[in-house]
Amino acid sequence: TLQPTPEDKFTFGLWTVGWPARDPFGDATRADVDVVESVHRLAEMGAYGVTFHDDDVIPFGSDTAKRDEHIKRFRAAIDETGLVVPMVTTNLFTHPVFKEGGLTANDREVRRYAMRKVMRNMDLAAELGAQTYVLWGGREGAEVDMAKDLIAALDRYAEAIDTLAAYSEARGYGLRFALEPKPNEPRGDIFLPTIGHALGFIAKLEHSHLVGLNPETGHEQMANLNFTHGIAEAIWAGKLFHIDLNGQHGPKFDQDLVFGHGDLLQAFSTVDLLENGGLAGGPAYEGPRHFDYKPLRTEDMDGVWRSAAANMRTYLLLKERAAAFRADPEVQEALAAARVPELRTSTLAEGETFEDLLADRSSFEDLDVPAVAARGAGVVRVDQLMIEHLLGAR
Ligand code: 3MF
Ligand code: MG
Ligand code: MG
Ligand code: MG
Repeated sequence: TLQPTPEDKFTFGLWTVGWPARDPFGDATRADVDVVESVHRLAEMGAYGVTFHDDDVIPFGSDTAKRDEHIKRFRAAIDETGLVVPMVTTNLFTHPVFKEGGLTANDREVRRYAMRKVMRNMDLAAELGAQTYVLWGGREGAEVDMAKDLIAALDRYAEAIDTLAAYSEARGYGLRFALEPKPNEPRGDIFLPTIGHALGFIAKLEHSHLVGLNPETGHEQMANLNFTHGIAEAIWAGKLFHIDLNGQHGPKFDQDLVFGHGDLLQAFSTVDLLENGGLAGGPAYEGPRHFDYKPLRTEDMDGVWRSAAANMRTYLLLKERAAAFRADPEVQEALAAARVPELRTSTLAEGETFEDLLADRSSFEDLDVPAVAARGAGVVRVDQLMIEHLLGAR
């Protein structure tokens, strides 16, 4: 069915539907949206949960009494609707204090303040039952290479994340941290620009077991990378802790389109990997299907809610198409002919050593290399079957 239900685990950042569509060249085209209304609307549409930056729910600079009031209103909306809050994050990018960085700012006072802002919101995240804490370092970067000690910046980044992980453990919050790579925007260059860079960084952390990734479709595609390949490596490394789904048309500014409204073929392979890419043929990822998109600046509020629904419906359509693709006997035959299932057979047989491989003349000395080279790989047939299923032609 194409009607979303909480079992589909669709979640939305409150900053998505709440975006008033101010951009670097133009004023807001819509009014601010009350988070209480967003929670109710999303619940009516069949979403499972919402996520937020501290400042999405509690305007920056609110005093303690005001802060408590904002949290109380939000909590009431969550309780009324039954939505969950599986992930929370911090805004370390909007306020001018973060203009030169947050956790990696040159100015140590800014770094200490940024840490405190994250810790304060981790307390709230734990109270609301979140399991994942996302860190997108939008201002962690530089425009001028020599105005930043690039190696020290990575030391400070690691110090910050290890300290936050230690804090979560000491308080018994049990949070897992998900770093969100992005190559640029708003900084000219952002640290940990891609999934691969972030995986290399995580391996060096003291608390690396608590730290994984929150990859975003458009962020990898801004770097001209294949998002499906990227999340496959994150899954392989056991590090796909969360995901930001959206759409992007290749390397340009961060478009944050509705999921599937950018590179549709890649969205198809993304959904197929998430839903059918596990070793047993089931899902390769069980967490929330989180949308981080921006309703087009051209839209009024009707268009905003339509775009929210479009993310979920497009995902479900692709899931349905992927299931039909996998179930089609001709696809199965084409995949077998292309030897796709053969890749799950280990290259050495069980117990076989490199000595045995060296002794196996059929693998080298007696192999008819020209004959093997002459075999077609059968890939185009798979490609066309993908297209036909995607277009609903089969
Ligand atoms: C920016 C983003 C961010 C992050 C968010 C944490 C505002 O390009 O993608 O959204 O996703 O800060 O999840
Ligand atoms: Mg984006
Ligand atoms: Mg983004
Ligand atoms: Mg994002």
